[in-house]
Amino acid sequence: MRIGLVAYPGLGGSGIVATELAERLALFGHEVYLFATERPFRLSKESPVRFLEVPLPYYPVFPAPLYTLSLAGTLESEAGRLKLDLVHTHYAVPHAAAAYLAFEDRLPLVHTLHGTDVSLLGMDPAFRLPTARALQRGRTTAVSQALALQAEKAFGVRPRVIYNAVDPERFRPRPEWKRLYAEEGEFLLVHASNFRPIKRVPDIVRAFAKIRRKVRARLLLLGKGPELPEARRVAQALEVEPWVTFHPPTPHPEEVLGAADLFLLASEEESFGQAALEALASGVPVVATRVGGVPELVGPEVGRLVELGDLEGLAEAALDLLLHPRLPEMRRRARELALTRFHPDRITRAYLEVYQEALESR
Ligand code: GMT
Repeated sequence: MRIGLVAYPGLGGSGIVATELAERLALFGHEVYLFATERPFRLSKESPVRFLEVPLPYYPVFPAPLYTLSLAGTLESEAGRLKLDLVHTHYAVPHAAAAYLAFEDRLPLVHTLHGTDVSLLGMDPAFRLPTARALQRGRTTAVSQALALQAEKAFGVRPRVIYNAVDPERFRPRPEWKRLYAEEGEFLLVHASNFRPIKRVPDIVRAFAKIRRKVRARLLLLGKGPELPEARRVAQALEVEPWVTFHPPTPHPEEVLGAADLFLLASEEESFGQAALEALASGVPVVATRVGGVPELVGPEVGRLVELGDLEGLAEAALDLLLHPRLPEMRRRARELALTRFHPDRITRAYLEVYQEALESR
């Protein structure tokens, strides 16, 4: 098949999911094109996937660059030139509407919903109706049951649930690397995100201060974003700054995750939690807030769930796991989960089934 994927190129999980799916589809022998405004963060130089830039032309007459229109125009002209069989968009706003504008019913369209495209932007009256119309005319998938339910209410569609995948070759335990990030005898706790307010990174620092009162530990915060200064301020105020490492975003988060003892996630909303899955694949148990699709991923055999904002509970759960005699068993189960339920081959086949249905229904 000749497949065009559309994604946001930045540090967000939806762009990562789209990039990794594109690479796996190419590995399966398909011809894959990735449309984005810049080269996606995780798309390697050697990748067989071809990156196609969506330009953002600026004309002073417009109040802002017209991304939606530019994407629609680029998709339409490139799909003809490349003879694409199908277009698959990731993150519905505005990608679903742009693809619909480009093709209406002339090409099979598949749309994957990721999170705030439903819960936040999907609720905005400015976006909801055109997005719903586009989604209803194509095939829709969602990255968790929780998100699929939300999408049904917001857009009147019944998405098929296809969980995100993780590459177990890349994300694997790397305990020997721990000495790069922590002192001898310290537990290494890791959080990775785009530091948006929704991720509640300062809460992680607050919970860490409680953990640090009981055991020798270090917190590594991987990523960057608007809440970085606040997280730093809280670390200073709680006098744990010497044990908090701020690590800039890296195209190789596997090197850090594989070295961790525990992964922390305190988000107020999370349709899936890609970083938590990457931690599990790395053999790292997860303590996370019980929100959105996280419980579909983090069961009691691989971690603990706590209520949103319960920092005492977060700290207690983390201590419980770190000091638990079954920790090695949990690490093994976490890895096993990633190797089975979330293996990229399995997930890619699920998408291929949806593609096939979309092609056959024409
Ligand atoms: O909706 C967002 O916050 C952005 C989006 C992204 O592009 O990173 O994140 C969502 O998609 C990820 C990949 O499917 C999921 O792992 C995240 O849980 C989800 N974020 C939210 O639901 C807040």
